[in-house]
Amino acid sequence: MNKDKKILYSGMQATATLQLGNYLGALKNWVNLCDEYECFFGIMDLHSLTVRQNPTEFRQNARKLYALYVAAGLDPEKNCIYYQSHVSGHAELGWILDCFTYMGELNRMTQFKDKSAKHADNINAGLYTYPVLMAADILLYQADVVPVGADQKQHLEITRDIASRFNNIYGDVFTIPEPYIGKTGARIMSLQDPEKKMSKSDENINGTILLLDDRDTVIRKFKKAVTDSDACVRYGEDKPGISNLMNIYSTISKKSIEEIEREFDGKGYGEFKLAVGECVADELDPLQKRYNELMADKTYINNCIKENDDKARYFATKTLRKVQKKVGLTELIR
Ligand code: ATP
Ligand code: LTN
Repeated sequence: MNKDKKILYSGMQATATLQLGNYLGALKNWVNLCDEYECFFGIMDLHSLTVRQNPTEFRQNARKLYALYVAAGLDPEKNCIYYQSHVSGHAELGWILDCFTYMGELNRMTQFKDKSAKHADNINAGLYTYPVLMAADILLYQADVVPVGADQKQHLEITRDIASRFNNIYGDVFTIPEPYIGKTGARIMSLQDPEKKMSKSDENINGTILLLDDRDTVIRKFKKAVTDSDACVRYGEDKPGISNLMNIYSTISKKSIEEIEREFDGKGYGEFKLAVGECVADELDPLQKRYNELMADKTYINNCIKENDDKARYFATKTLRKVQKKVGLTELIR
């Protein structure tokens, strides 16, 4: 542990294979921030239980997510990449923080409203207290910064509120975390409905680019992307489809929006869509190769999981013991 470095914490639910929005809004930023921070990345499997899971597929998805993190460029020998469910402190701190969170605050969470509309037959208490478990994840590691996509901003705000409330009563126990939301890529929209965020659970598969889609599929989906009839590659609120494609292209190629407008001045949408598709496919190609290698080498990932679980447990327990003492729970007698 490098004491001079600030702490970064983030994670994703272990539900299904990742989509381009997860990558550009979160994962790619994590990779870029790794050298600057001491990093913890969780496979958020407890959060995934808020939606009913098939146990066998769920276990495989968690493993695939671990391999995708590593394939995308997170080094498990330098960063602590671990399973949330392997560190019991998350659930324990989650319970304590539940007692410091108001129902009024949780009622305002837009993700809860969206997810309960989507899963109307299973509006469980876990879905409701989801943001408190997320606060526990972040606060356990005393994180300074939490890189996420724009849709998670509200969850970061409630985390900060819970932490400040606790600190006001018990002194400086928790670091108050800052969200890190990238300038581009923070909100990638569906290729079929640019008013809606790209999501892995979208029914229309043509709207979502999966990180494991092959080159032809990626290019085909971009060719089919919904645009407008103006035929001019220009960024603007009146052109959500083209603006979304420009945003994707800009995030990967690092070209500014103005440069892209110049590059495609006088050229048609067909040429532009093909360029975006190729640029995304080129970006995903090395990631997919590495992913396949990692999935074939069970021992390497198993060793990484074991070591990093231990490391995460060590840091989490330190904060948890402090919190237990502060609230007056009786210490263990040894
Ligand atoms: P679901 O389909 O279940 O809602 P999701 O695909 O939206 O899932 P999450 O697991 O909720 O993905 O999010 C993981 C991370 O990816 C979060 O940091 C989130 O902000 C980011 N993210 C998800 N979708 C997008 C998107 N379309 N654009 C930018 N960032 C995104
Ligand atoms: N809710 C997050 C996943 C998540 C998370 C976290 C992200 C759970 N705990 C802690 C950052 C920090 C999502 O991406 N849907």
